[in-house]
Amino acid sequence: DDDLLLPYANGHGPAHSHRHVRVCQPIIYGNTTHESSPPRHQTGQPVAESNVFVTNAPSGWVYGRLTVVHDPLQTLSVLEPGGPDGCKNNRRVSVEETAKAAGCLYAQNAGFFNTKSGQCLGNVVSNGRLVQDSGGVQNAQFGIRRDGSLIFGYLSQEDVLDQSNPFVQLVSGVIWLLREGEIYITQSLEAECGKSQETGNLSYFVNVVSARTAVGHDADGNIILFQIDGQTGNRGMNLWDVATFLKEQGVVNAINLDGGGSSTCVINGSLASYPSDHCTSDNRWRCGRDVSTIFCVHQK
Ligand code: NDG
Repeated sequence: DDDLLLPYANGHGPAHSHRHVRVCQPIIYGNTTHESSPPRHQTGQPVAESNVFVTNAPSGWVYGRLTVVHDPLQTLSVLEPGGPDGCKNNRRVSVEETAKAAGCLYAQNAGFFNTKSGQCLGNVVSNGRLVQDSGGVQNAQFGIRRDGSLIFGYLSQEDVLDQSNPFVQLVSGVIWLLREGEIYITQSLEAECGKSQETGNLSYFVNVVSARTAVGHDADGNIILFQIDGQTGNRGMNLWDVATFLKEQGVVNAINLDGGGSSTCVINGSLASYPSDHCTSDNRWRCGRDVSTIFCVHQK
């Protein structure tokens, strides 16, 4: 199946076979198209630690938040918009509302969506339920398998549907920012599908400053959630800035998630970021956007 190009997945771009991914990547990675960090059960620690930072990024000062999740298998979930069946119903719901209903201690937006139809894009596994399988769409993925291993990178449809150690959480991003501690953006630009996002073409999307959301892991097996404020074209970080920042924080693998007006963080049900979208009800204020899937950090 050397050059097998699978049919368009989910109406948002060509999906490639495993083999196709391998031919485009540097030989040092061998045949693997994703990285797996082994399960590490951490006991006696708080569920998460969330800290704000202010950093002088190349295009100006940026405010953001870094959240360390110690036992992601037990305390980190991907939730559909508004709860179960939100994707099937093409729902778009604010992070505040989805997080409040689920009692999340900490939440941030996650997967991309079609801004016209509301359709959730990519793979979604939420608390052990396969919500949708993109058919192998070629974008950066983050998932947690049943044994607690953390997966970052490109997944074939067979990987997604594997039943020996199935995914319990899975979400699709756009651009694999860090692979084994090194910036992986140039390779991502070659490999990934630009149709999963709507902020220009893939190269503009990577290079424009904006609000951003990302997920990674450190060398101890903690999940690192990242959210910064910004405004597309004016404030924030481009994806090189994000990858550099995460690398400096000791992040090993990381993928970029939905950003721009979707970039939102919520703590105990209250908005804790400064979103770039103006409120539709009153243009003076900024409002969290109605988005697709979210990450929810919760008690065990
Ligand atoms: C945000 C994204 C855009 C995406 C949309 C819906 C950025 C900079 O949300 O790409 O299509 O998911 O991440 N913008 O506007």
